[in-house]
Amino acid sequence: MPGWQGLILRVNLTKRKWVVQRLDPAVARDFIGGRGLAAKILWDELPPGVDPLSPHNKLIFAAGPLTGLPGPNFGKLVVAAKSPLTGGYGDGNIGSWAAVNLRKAGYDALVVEGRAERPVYIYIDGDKVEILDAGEYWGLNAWAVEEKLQKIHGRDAAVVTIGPAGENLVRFATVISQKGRSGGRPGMGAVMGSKNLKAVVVRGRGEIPLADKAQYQKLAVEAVKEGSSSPSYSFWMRQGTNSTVEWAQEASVLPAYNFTEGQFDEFSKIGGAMVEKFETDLKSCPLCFMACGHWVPAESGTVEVDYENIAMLGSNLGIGDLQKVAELNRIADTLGMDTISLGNVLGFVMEASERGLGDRLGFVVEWGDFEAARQLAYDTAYRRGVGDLLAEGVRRISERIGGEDFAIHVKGLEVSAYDCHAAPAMALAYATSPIGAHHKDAWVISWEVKTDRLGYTKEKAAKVVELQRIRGGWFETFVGCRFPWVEVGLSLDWYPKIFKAATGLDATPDYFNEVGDRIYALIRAFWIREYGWWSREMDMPPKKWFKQPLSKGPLKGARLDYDGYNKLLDYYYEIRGWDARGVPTRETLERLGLGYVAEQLSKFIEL
Ligand code: PTT
Repeated sequence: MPGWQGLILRVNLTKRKWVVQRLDPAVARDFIGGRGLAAKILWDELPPGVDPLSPHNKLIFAAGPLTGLPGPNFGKLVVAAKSPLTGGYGDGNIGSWAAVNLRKAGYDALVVEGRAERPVYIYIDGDKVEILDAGEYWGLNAWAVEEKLQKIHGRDAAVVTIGPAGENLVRFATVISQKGRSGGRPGMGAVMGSKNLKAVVVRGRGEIPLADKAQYQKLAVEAVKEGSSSPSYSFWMRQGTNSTVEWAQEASVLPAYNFTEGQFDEFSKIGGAMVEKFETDLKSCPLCFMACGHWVPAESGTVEVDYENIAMLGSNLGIGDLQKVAELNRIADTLGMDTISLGNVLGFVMEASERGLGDRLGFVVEWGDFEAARQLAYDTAYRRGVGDLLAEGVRRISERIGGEDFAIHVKGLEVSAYDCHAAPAMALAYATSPIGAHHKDAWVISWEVKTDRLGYTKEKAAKVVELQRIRGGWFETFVGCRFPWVEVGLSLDWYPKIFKAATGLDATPDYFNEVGDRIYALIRAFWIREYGWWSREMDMPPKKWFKQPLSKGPLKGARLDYDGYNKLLDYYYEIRGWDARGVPTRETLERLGLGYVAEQLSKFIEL
């Protein structure tokens, strides 16, 4: 099976045993790898309704057949599990040398099961696997642990780790690598912490088998050449994702004051131009030709900033100072928490304070109060005082103290940094994302702002599905970074050709799209099984975008319309072959080769 290594490493921390299992070629064909493989394992192996923080959950690091190969940015790894934040399927995509090394060690995936009695880390060096004591690292921040482990195992040993937030089971704790990469927004770091697993260290020196090595190398070199000679390449290299601040301001989609507005008066103090001015360093994921890691000074050192981080910890909190925003980002990175969820949590408590709910929180914090935000960020990571509540995420906080009308999440995952008062298709993208409100599967907004912006058309629903197929299907399964395509316009045509040279399989766009549809239906089935019920209310965007119009800017007065949105949702379900509740029909499941899923699902919901 060229392309794939054909092996999955399973480490059981309870039994302190590991086994190597063959990857079934039929599974590789139908699910490819990455998210597809992770979703299949979770569906097949998790006991329904399992507590995500129990030893029965599985933490999966899944590569795809392109992961680890030189070419247009294949240094990425999916990290997945049942989410402790949402109770549904959760994953993230982290850029790390661990992705490359895992594949070179001979595996397509690592599945971590059980729970260690004491803190441990997993050390993998080819076919040598050890479970080692991590007692002395527990409690250390993510950056410090990586440095220490590389001192012991060498700089060519790649490390993914958690910080104190993961240890303390903060529901939006992430997995951290290489100081600037954070993956697994829906609490993958907490799942790792629940297993008493501080880190995975992986060294790999083998080859990744290719169907046609010469052809692969030729295509990889040509694709990188095309990408790096794109007209947008040099601006991208100067500002990366950070220029989105200025773009979002212009388009009135920059989240401000807990997604109350789409513009922020002080946007220029935290935008791409400011990042460019103060940049101290530029770093990338492995094997990447378009580094996106722009480092800037924070109060306690330097840190990588990205658009999402800046918007969520800056404009969304009313903080218009890059160095302060960077400091909040640095706290999140070192302690191992997702910046998007943290920005939502802090925005929620600022709004709750403004609305007079401070007595229920036990404190009041004003918009733009950096000192308070910093303290609350630490308290959250360590679950100190009110931080114990904040660590639960926006949905649970609002259930506890009220404020559901301004709790900005979908299915429990906090919304990433695009305000949707005036962006119905983007609202649909958030609401139907397979992990909860994240932009990764369909960043439709850049297209939507150029169309009939406030319209609720079938074309918009179709565009969301199209993007979900490509971003959530193609890139999350062969596992590579989507930025070459999204940001510098590398043609999608390269990927089937590259895939064929790697695997020998004739992969048409239709093949990738069908795999994407299969995975979407499977993940939706997983959510339904874990919740034990389903309704279209689960696919609704946050209430605020319907109820509270924008109060300023060129789109003043704009808000989502309930009937219009429901129409959009109906179109979406129709295209996907799901019923009016958002449940894949039996015919759809069978058409996608998921008859066995239909059988099990019908025990939980009428099909
Ligand atoms: C990703 C999410 C994003 S998406 C950002 S910025 W972005 C935030 N980054 C965080 C961070 O940093 N520190 C932190 N403590 N929390 C953070 N949370 C947020 O996490 C790097 C890039 C980016 S930067 C994006 S869009 C693209 N994402 C891809 C994806 O999802 N799939 C894919 N096939 N290719 C992608 N390429 C791009 O990769 P999650 P990363 Mg990723 C400091 O992790 O869980 O998916 O959430 O992580 O390796 O850093 O991605 O403007």
